[in-house]
Amino acid sequence: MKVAVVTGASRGIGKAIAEALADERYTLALGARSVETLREIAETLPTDVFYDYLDVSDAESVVRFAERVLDRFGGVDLVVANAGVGYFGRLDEIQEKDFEAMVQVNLLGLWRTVKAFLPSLKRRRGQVVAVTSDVSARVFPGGGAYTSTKWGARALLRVFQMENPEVRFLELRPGATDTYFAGSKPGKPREQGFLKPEEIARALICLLKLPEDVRVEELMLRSVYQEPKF
Ligand code: NJP
Repeated sequence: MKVAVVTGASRGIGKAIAEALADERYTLALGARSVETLREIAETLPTDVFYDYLDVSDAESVVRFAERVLDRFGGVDLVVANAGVGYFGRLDEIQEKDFEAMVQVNLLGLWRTVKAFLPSLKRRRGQVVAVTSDVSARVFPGGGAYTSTKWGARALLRVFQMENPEVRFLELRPGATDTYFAGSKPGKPREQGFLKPEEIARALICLLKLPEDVRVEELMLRSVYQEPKF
């Protein structure tokens, strides 16, 4: 039974990935700040689930979460670093606190999460999946602060990969997805260009079934209704 950690598992893409992994009989460790929601999700899953409070913008919270997960399961095979936030606005208008929150969650939060589980992942020759974005390698007006944290996350992952060849690092780059992201609400029509989080989870499950000596380094997926910008 493989053990998978999912951060930001309380809704959206993280929740869909947790559900898909549970269907594949992974044992799960779920983290987010909304612990009550995690409890409700855990009750619906057909597998052994540990859940706990996790704020990836707080270094101590990440260390504590990792300690509890490792105490409970003895090690992990897969870490899905998915927690992320988005605030948008021109660079001369975006609030410093919003930019800082994105650096804390999208960039430092990813670094802290991977770092906390890295020794165990190395021992088990495990995998990291970091959910970045289709904009981790392009830019657009109004997205300067968000994209810079996702470009940074992409750079972090690549260096983690070079420094730790025992672990496989996958950058998962979703396009627009029908979640609560950036103050949105699920339920948008497909024709508006949004993927469903379950579709991202399905794609990930396919990749996880490849042989262990295959390293998929990047997956970008978007709705056919989203303009293909590069
Ligand atoms: O967003 P949403 P998505 N510590 O808001 C958690 C990327 N992405 O599923 O803590 C720990 O529905 C939060 O939990 P809670 C995006 O950048 C998206 O769309 O309880 N967890 C919740 O579970 C992000 O990296 C789109 O509030 C924290 C989850 O994160 C990933 O996809 C497009 C946290 C967010 O759920 C998942 O986002 C794209 C913290 N400090 C990339 N702060 C898109 N949706 O269009 C938040 O290119 N969370």
